[in-house]
Amino acid sequence: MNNDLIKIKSEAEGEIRAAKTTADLERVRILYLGREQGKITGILRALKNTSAEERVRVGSFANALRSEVDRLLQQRMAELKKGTMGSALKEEWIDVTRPGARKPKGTIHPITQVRNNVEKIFATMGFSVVEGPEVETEWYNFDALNIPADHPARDMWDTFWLKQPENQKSEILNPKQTQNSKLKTQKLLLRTHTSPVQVRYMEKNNPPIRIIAPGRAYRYEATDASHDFQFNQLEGLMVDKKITIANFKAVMEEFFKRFFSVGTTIRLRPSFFPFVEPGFEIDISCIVCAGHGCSVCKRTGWLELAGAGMVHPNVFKHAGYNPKDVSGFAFGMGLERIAMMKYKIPDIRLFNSGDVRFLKQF
Ligand code: FA5
Repeated sequence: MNNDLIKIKSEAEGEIRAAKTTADLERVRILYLGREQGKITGILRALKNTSAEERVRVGSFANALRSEVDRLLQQRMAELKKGTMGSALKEEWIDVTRPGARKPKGTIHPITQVRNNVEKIFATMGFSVVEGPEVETEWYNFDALNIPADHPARDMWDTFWLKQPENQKSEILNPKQTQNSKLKTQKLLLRTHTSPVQVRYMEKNNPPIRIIAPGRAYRYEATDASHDFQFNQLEGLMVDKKITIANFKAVMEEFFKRFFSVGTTIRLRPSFFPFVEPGFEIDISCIVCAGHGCSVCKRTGWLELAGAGMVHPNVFKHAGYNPKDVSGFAFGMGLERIAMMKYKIPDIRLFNSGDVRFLKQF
């Protein structure tokens, strides 16, 4: 009987070690410890037919063997479970070389694209890009541009005035103005056009000047298909000894030819801006409706793209130049307007609508 037990022990140990899956192991458990036909269970059951002495001797060995086999089964089960986890990992492994899920990609806003394009064209004509503040003083936005407080032209630019705490007012004095004017403090506003940059730049630089100044402008006015309360302008300024309207026309024609790259008709209309003399409005035949009339061009067939003119002597004076020594032209162009023409956009309000269906097209 003892020999049988020793043989069973080594068989069980071998089979437990050889079990590759938990199902294999369960079969081994049933083979040795199963209630009905387990080999060790069978030996223990058979003890009742043996002598008391034999029962004690074999019984203790068989019981020890049962415990040992049980322990080995549990140990192997733990090993197999660990292994199963390993294989689960194998099944669910991550392929780090697999291309990721495609994330929707943003595009550059059409106005930024237009601005970049415009800057490139003017750069090839020798213009540099400068910037000015969007929160501007009354002086630079109006007075320095020959628009004094009581001048009716101020009505042309409905203005977002900014509230200023009393204790900050003294910080925005304009040295030139405080010397000459009764006004001791400067009211702040959101600039209504980019023209203040002309004076700011001329104060710090001497001619010859060839600059463009793109940026936002704000007007406190109702919106429609071609007007927004916040829009982008591109200021242009060229100053030297003998700059004429012919230079202005040549620069503008070259710009529009390159920007639209299709044949466009441009017209210069006499107009009034206090900071130029003479002044013009630059219109383009409406590309959206081919000049037939639509909501963008207010049924006129023409869309106003820019104001322009020859820099007024008073502006030169305010910037510290002698108007007898220099001459120059300036213009202020609506970037949304030229974008609308180029891409046939029927409503200016789409630019700031945040509508992805619109933005995706650029
Ligand atoms: C001015 O703002 C002048 N500073 C332009 C100028 C510069 C004249 C230098 C002479 C010399 P105006 O208000 O016309 O002018 O605006 C210029 C351009 O800005 C317009 O032709 C138009 O293209 C654009 N613009 C004006 N108002 C709006 C608006 N509410 N929404 C969108 N674009 C506008």
